[in-house]
Amino acid sequence: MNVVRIIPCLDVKDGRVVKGINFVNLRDARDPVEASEAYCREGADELVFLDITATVECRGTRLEWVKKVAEKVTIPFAVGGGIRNTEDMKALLDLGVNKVSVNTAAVRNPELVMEASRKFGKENLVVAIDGRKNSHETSLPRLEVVVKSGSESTGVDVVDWARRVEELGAGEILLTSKDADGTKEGYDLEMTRAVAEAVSIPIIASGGAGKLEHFYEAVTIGKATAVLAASIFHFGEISIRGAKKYLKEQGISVNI
Ligand code: 0VR
Repeated sequence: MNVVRIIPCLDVKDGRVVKGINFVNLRDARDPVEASEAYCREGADELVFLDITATVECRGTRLEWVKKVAEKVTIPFAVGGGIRNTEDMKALLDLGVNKVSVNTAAVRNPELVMEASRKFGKENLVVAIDGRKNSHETSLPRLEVVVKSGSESTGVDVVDWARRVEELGAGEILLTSKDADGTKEGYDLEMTRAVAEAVSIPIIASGGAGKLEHFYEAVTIGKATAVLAASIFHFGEISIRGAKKYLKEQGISVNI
């Protein structure tokens, strides 16, 4: 089994790391630069920085926040939120960002994935997919892609979209469950496994981590190759080292 990556996520709004539940009721958590430095010291394998209001506010990623963090991080650093085109991506990569993560803009214009993959290399391109579960009674897909910070229904099936972005050149998929986000009740294992079994590119499970077992489930049942968390790391309930130690004790390969 490949080494499983542990990835803290900084959801940033108005220059602060915030955290909510199901993408709403956002509360202040910590300073982005202080948090980034702390996660690097604690042994995080990668860092994700999400400018979560950029798309809703119809603007590009707030570069000054990214620049401050980019100057401090010593591990691979992915940035998403508000990326609309390859010019936005180049601006971030020029700041020293390692990977760009595109979500809404890719759903609106799937060719952007192919263009970005060809221009920057698939290893620098993450496609973020936010998914939600619909009841069987609706005509919507059971696992549906949502966009614009989870505020807009697309009617697109999550697994179909994951297959499509792989074909278009995505290097990996950041798969977030809007339903699980911030609940600490565990990852959406059904959705994560369905996507992981449909594509051959790495899947980062995201949304719902609340205890050590959730990381193990995401990798074994969900077949994720990396686990992302925000709530439990930001408020100090679980440490990066604690998560790695636990996974290693369960026989999962981690970078300790
Ligand atoms: P936890 O469940 O707290 O570990 O959160 C992991 C993940 O869901 C969040 O880091 C983040 O991806 C949630 N995303 C978005 C958002 C949060 C608020 C508003 C918008 C979005 O569009 O992804």
